[in-house]
Amino acid sequence: MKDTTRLIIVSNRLPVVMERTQDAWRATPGSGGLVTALAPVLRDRGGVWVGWPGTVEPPTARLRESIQAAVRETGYDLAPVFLDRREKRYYYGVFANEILWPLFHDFASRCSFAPEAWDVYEAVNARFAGVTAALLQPNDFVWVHDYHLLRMAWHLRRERGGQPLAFFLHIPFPPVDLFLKLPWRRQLLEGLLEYDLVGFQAQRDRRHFARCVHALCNDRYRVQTSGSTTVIEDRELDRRTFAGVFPIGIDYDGFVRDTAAASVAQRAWYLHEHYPERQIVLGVDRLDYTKGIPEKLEAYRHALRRWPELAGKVTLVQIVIPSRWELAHYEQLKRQIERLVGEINGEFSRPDWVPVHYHYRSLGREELLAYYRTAEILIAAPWKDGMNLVAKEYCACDLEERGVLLLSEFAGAAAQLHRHAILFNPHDIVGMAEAIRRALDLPEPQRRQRMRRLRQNIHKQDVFWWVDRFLQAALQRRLADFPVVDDFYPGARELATER
Ligand code: ADQ
Repeated sequence: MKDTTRLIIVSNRLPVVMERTQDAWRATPGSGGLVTALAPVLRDRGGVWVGWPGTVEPPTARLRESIQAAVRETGYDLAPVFLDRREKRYYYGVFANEILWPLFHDFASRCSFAPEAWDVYEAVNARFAGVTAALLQPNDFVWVHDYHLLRMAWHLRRERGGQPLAFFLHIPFPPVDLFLKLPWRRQLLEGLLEYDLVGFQAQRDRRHFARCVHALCNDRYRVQTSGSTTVIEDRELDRRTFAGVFPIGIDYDGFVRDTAAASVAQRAWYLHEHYPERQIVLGVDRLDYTKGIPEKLEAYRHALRRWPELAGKVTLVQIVIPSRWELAHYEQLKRQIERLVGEINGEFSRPDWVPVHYHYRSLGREELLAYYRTAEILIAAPWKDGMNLVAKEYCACDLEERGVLLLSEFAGAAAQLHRHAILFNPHDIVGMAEAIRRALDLPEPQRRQRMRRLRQNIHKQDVFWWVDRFLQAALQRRLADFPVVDDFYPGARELATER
C-alpha cells in the first residue's frame, strides 16, 4: 500500500459490541480473524472502521461518547452507522438474512422476497455511504465487507466519484439460475460493478459472478477471464472492475500459540480422559441450516448401524453455537438436531458409552481450543460455505499432527485443502458414513503426513497473507498481483488423488 494511503474498512458490524449497562454503555472489543488481521494494518497506517454498533437505541451523546472512548482500546477510529428497529428488521433481518443468505447458499426455497425490504436495504446502504463519504480524504482506500453492503459503492460513487473502492464477499456467490430469481438482480450486480475490485473466496464464486454479469449486463459490460481473475469492462464509462479469488485465512500463529498454553493442554487432556480408548469426532457449527448438522448425525447413525464394532470406540462431540438469528426455522432446526441426538443415543448407548455428546452453547476460546487439540477427527459438513474457518482452526490447533480433517466438498475450504483432507458429499449419507469410517481407520503415518501438509498450507496462506494480497491486488490492479487459485469441482479431483 502506498505510504499515504489510509484504510477505511466498512462492515455491517463495528469491531466493538456496545452493550447497555444500567446507566452507561460498555464497549466489548470484537474478536475473530478479520479484526485480528485488520487491526494492526489500521493502527500502522491510520484508518477508520465504519459499521453498525449493534444497538437500535437512539444515538444519544452518551452512546456516541462511549463509542469514541472505545477508540482508546482499538487504536484506530470508529465511525458508527446507527439503525433503528425497523431498519434492523428489514435491512439485516429480512434482506440480508432471509433473502441474500439463503439464496447465496443455494436455499432459494427459504427466501422471502419481501418488497419493502429492498427499500430499507437501499436506504441503509446509502447511509453507510454517507457516513463513509463524510470522513473520506483524497488518498483513502475503502474496503467494504460482505453481503450486507452490496449496494454501498453505488451510493458512494454518487458522492465521491473516483475514490478507489474494493469489496470482499465472505459467503458464496450463487450460480446464475439462482441469482436470476432475485427481483433486484440487475441493481445488485450494477452495485457490485461500481467497485474497482470484487474479491471472492473461491473460483466457484468468481465464475458464478462472471456468468451472472455476462447473462444480465451484457449490453453494457464486457467480461473477460484470465486464469483466476475476471476483468469486466464498463463500455459506457470506460471503467474496469476486477474480480479475483482471495481465500480467507486464519491467524495461524495466534491459534498455535494459544493452543500451546499449559491451561489448554491441561483442559485437552482432561476432556479426553472422559473418552478413554476412544476416538473423538468433533463438530463445531453455528446453528444454521447451511451447516448440514442433521445430515452429519444421520451419517454417524448409519456408520454405527453398519459397523457395530464401532460401539464404544468412537464419540461424536457436536457443539452447536446459538445462532445470531432468532427465527422460527432456526428453532425447528434445533429441535430436529436434538431429536436426532436423542434417537442415536437411545438406540446405541450402553452403561459405559454414550455415542453423541451434544452441547448447545457458546464456548469460551480456551475450551474451544482444547476440543480442537484433543479431537482425533473434525467433521465439517456444510451444504455450502464461503470458506469454513472451523476446518482451518482445527488443523492449526492440532499441535501433535495426528488428526484427520473430514470436509464437505461444498465448503470453500475444499478448494484449498482437498488434497489432504478427506472430502465427502454432504447430501450422500452413505458416502459420508464411509468417509467417517475411513478417517477412523486411517493409519498414523498417513494422518501425520496429511495433517502436516494441511497445516503448512493454512500457515502459508494465513489471514495476514490474505490482507496483503487483497490490498496489493486492489491498489496495483495488475493481473500479476492476483493470487492464482486451484479451480475445484466437487467429485472430480479428490478421486484422482485419493484412490
Ligand atoms: P461463519 O458462517 O460464521 O462465517 P465459519 O467460517 O465456520 O462460519 O466461522 C465460524 C467462526 O466462529 C470460527 O472462527 C469459530 O472459531 C468461531 N466460533 C466458534 N465457537 C465460537 C463461540 N463459542 N463463540 C464465538 N465464535 C465462535 C462467514 C462465512 C464463512 C466464512 C467466514 C469468514 O459464512 O463461510 O469462512 O465468514 O470469511
